[in-house]
Amino acid sequence: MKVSVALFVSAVSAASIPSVQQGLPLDTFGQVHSISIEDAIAKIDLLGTNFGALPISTKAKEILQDVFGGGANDEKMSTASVASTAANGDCANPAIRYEWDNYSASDKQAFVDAIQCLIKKPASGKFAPAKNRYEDFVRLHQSYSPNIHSPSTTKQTHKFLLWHRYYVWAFEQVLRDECGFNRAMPWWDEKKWAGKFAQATIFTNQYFGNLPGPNNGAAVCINSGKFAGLQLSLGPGMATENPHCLQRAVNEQSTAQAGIDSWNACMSRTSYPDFHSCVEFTFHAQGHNGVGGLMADAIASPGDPAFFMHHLFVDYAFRKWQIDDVSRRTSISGCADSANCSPLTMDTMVYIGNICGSKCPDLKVRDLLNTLQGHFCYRYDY
Ligand SMILES: [Cu+2]
Repeated sequence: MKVSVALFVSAVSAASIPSVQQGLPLDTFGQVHSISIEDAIAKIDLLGTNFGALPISTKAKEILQDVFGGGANDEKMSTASVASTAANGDCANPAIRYEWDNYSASDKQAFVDAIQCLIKKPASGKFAPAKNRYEDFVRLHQSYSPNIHSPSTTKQTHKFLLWHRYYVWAFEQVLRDECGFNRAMPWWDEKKWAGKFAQATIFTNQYFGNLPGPNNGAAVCINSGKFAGLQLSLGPGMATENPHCLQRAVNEQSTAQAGIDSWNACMSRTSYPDFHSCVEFTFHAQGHNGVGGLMADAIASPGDPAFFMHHLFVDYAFRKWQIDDVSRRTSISGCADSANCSPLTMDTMVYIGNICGSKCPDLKVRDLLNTLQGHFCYRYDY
């Protein structure tokens, strides 16, 4: 006797957002706080240190010779060196985040497919009024925004790098656990596209869609790529229940500021708060402003999936800087909050709203500082 098996598919689907085909005026999005690298070098005295006066740091591999011995770069370690690295307390089998152009075609496809899958999943309900699981992340960022970004160069919180490190990691876990993404995320080497983001290999029909310039002072709805026609309900700013399209407005003058000069200026900074300020206000800000539209919005920018590529670059920069000196992975300083500058310590809590369930407890700085120890086990391909 044959038994017919009925497959019951859950009828739950993501709440729909009314379709909007018009981009919003550019000034709707505000500006991510930023200073140009020229300003930084010429006159901005972030935390009392002039960018231009700083010595250039010793190259990572030279220092690694002392830290790990034998000149081994821990970002490129061979299988043979894993055991000795593990003896340092590092995890033995880290996930490797490859640069986009070194990531295979099937990895790229799996990555954008998994993001698409999140967009189609219902919201968890814990981040109301998010309309889908992807918007849960937008809502988390939106509601935590005041505590995780510096309002100005004189009022800073140095949680920005740590919080966003945890945030993109949490995104990766949710892609894995809820959308079957069984690999590590890529990262995006933004500095090689400075001044020409619109030509970058992430902004294509197959992947993140194109990067148009503004049209009559407004951003432009994205109708190409995996996220063509994407509609969002959160943002700009703190707005909710505000249907709008995924929109961009490239500004290559801004993207030109996200290049090697900013990179070198930041990498030459020796204290965590100085490095942090440099990153937040130079290439981090200019990458946001450069993509434009939703990405230029400091609060709701995760609505553009390109946000994650940008912040993977920021985390790569943080990790790269940390390789230069072991103390950068074992100590912290700066301000925990921008209002009173209570000190940021190894025991300061970093809150993530349980976005990936039991994998996302609120954690202390000490658990988030090293990508190969504590809560994490990942590294970059170089
Ligand atoms: Cu942010």
